Amino acid sequence: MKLSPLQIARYQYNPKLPGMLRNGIAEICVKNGAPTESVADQEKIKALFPNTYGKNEITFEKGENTSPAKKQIVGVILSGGQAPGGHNVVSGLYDALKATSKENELYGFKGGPSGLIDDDFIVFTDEYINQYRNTGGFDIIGSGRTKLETEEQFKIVAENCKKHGITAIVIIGGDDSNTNAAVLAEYFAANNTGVQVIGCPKTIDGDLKNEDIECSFGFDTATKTYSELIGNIERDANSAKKYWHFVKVMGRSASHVALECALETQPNICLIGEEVAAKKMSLAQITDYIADSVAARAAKGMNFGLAIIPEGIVEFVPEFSKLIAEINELLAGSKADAFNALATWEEKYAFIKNGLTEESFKVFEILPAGIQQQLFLERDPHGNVQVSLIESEKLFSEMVKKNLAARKAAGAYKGKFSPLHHFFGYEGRCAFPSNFDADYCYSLGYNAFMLIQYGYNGYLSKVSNLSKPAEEWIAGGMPITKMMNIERRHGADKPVIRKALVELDGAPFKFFEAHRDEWAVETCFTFPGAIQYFGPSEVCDLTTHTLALEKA
Ligand code: FBP
Repeated sequence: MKLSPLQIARYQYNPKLPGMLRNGIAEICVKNGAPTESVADQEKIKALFPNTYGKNEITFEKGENTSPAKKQIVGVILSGGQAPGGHNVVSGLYDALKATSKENELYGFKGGPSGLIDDDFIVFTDEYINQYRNTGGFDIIGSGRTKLETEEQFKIVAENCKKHGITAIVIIGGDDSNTNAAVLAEYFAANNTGVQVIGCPKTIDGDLKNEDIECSFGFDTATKTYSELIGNIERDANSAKKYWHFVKVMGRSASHVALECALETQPNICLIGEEVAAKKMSLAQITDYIADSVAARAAKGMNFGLAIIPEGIVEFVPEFSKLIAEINELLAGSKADAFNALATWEEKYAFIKNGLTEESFKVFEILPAGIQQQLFLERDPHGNVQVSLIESEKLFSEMVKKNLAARKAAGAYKGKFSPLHHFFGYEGRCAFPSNFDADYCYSLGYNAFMLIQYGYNGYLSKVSNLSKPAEEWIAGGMPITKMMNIERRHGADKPVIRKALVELDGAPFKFFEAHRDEWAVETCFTFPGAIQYFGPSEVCDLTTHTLALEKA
């Protein structure tokens, strides 16, 4: 592999650990905190997790390391979508494990959770790990989306662990993967396997956070990468003064990514799914809202602008989710074959009109033709519409175009509207981690090993106080069950980690809300530029606006 100069330079970067973990392995001791309760449904969660529920939160501090001497063979997996910093979690884990004893070993199970079932692994060496330090991506061992959730899978994993003498597994994943980590930990405890499970909070979406977990890793780098690109486009728009850019950004459900990018770049428009749902906004209302900004700017001679659209937006529009549910029903099972057998789009259109309620057909009717057809083309393996593939940036720009044409006909708008479309998602998931993510991830991995060494099971590696310099970060752990509640999933009550959506009374949204009217009409763009890896701390170690506002 040919190495870029930046990659060579990043190998030399020494990630910063929290102050309390900097004194060497021999001087890390545990400070016990209070016993925990789950965020809701305490009795039910307690009954489901009799062996791992209610344990104490802990923090590490400087003091004599009293953990028992024991050879550790640890397995690690990366689960779900890529997020910058994953390689540093693995290298932090490896370094703490080897610093404790050269005899310890780290197994990397390949391709995500399925690697644990298929027993497909590599044993890490210094040479192998060193190629991945401070780099983006998950290619060190790969990732996957297989869910580890059945008793049968757990049994196979337990057998594989026994075969290799594995003492602990570290699961690096999002809310679903960490939910499964808690269930696996409980299974291991109930069956006296002696294997521990530790989770690490990952996802660029930023929706795995709560009063304990201040942010998931990868959010910082991904949003900085998108914001750099958005800022560049804003500057281009402000130079050429002829295009309106519609930028969709990743974030499957929550709009944290869109909101953070808006705080960093001050675009004219940013839709927030959670607000759309709370206000029960219709497609027509959202379109009107964007068209108002286009028209107001045109009246000032500015026929250009930028709108950020979160990936998950359409599911938050009540009338659109109803339409999707009806389409899923309309094409369920063999009904899809009858639909696909129809020769022309006209025939298909008549079939759709017949099958939808009048209310949903009205919504369907106003959609641009391309989106209408997309709704019937893209199906997931269960036959459902793949909402994340809907080109919502095009949906809204085309609806705005129609809306402006009507305004023009009524003499209420005289501008020119030339939209361009972008989708930023994969561009940010494997970027070189920012210094923040490089430090945070290394600390999460290092800390995960300390939790293993002290015998904890069913805990999440927790590093907090993140808006302060790394020296002041606090390392510790908390039982995953603390973050759980019962939710209805696929027709059954399930214990899950609650997904964190954008809070409309939270400081990041409030800040955005207080400024967006001005941003909609004036040109207030800010240009964050590229992530800086070397240079002054005030430029290189910046956290996200979201974190800064939440902790202010
Ligand atoms: P995770 O929740 O697993 O971290 O993944 C998040 C995400 O990046 C979403 O933003 C996006 O919708 C999705 O993954 C894309 O998934 P895939 O990689 O399977 O295309």
